[in-house]
Amino acid sequence: MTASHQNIAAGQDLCRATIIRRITARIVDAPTTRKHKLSNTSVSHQSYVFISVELENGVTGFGEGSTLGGPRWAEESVEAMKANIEVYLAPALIGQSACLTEAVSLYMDRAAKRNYTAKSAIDMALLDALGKTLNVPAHVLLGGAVRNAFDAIWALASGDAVQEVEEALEMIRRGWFQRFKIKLGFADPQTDLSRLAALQTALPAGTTLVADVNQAWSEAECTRYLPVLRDLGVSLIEQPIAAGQTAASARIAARSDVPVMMDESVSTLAEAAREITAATGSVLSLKLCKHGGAHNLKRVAGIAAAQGVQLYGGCLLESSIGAAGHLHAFATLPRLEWGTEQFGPKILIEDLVTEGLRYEDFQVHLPDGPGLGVSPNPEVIDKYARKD
Ligand code: MUC
Ligand code: MG
Repeated sequence: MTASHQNIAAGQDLCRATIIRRITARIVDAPTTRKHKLSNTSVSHQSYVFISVELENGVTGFGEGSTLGGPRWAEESVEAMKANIEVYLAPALIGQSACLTEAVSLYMDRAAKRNYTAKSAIDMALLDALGKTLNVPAHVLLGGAVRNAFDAIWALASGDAVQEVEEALEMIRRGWFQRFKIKLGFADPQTDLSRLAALQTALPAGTTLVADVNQAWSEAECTRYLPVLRDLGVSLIEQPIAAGQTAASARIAARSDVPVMMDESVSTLAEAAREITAATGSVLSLKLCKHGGAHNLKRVAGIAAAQGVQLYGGCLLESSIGAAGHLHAFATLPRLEWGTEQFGPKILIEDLVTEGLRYEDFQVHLPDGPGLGVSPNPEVIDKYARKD
């Protein structure tokens, strides 16, 4: 047998060994340390769809899909995800080989339109299972890491200025986070801006501050208040107006002295191309749940990078399972100018893994070990799993 025949045979063996035998989805409602408020929702627990995928070789991979307050931040809810996984996505994948990742993603697209969070949760579990099969970290399957630590960003979202200042100072004291994102848009702009002013006064000069309006303002409000955000030292303004208001968004971005970041407005590759061509922002927030998995996240990142748009590692309050999934994908991006949030594990009363991600020197660290490099804690998951 020639070397190339041996390679083909090894490939065929791997494909057989990684045939998908079973996919299960459970809803987990994990309590948070405090209320987390956004313009369109408020949560005191974080709901996930927790995925287990069993392969023919006996390896099990784990993944997680996150939402915020039901189908409010985006259109998917954990209840809808679980149903669509059980009825459409899982049956389309049983008997297919997990190592043929492009084919797997085509089968999922044929079985269900959009459903990006559900698809990303399965994709994450498959990456975990493949990595464990090959005894390599998941990032190796995505091109390999070019960084293994990321500047970490914490989100302040209780709506109580005094509590937010205390929380920010505590994060600095612990050495976990020194960059902050403040959620705006759930109160009137004046109230929001007074929270921001309190924070700006309390934090060390030059602290990176991101303001996320989660689509709450009109163009007129942006015209009036974005200059105030600039004067209060905000470094980045995230999704100030509704996704899809492309022309207004482009006008806002052109007028703003502070970079505008696209978040809810960019999920698909087509949306990335459209919004970037229209110049609705100069920074893009990447999230597995928006793009439908790690490969598509990298494609969206490529579209952005090709036009000089800077990249930001977003999150949706994932536990260390989903956060690790993000870090493996983000680790392979040639550029990630703004670092990453991935603060979810620290906002949960109990993380869903046996050993959580490491936060040190204001950075979150890429876990090593095969697959995602984190192990779900079955006791915690059983404790918070929704009982039907
Ligand atoms: C978002 O819109 O960025 C991430 C952090 C946070 O506080 O909300 C989420 C979603
Ligand atoms: Mg956002």
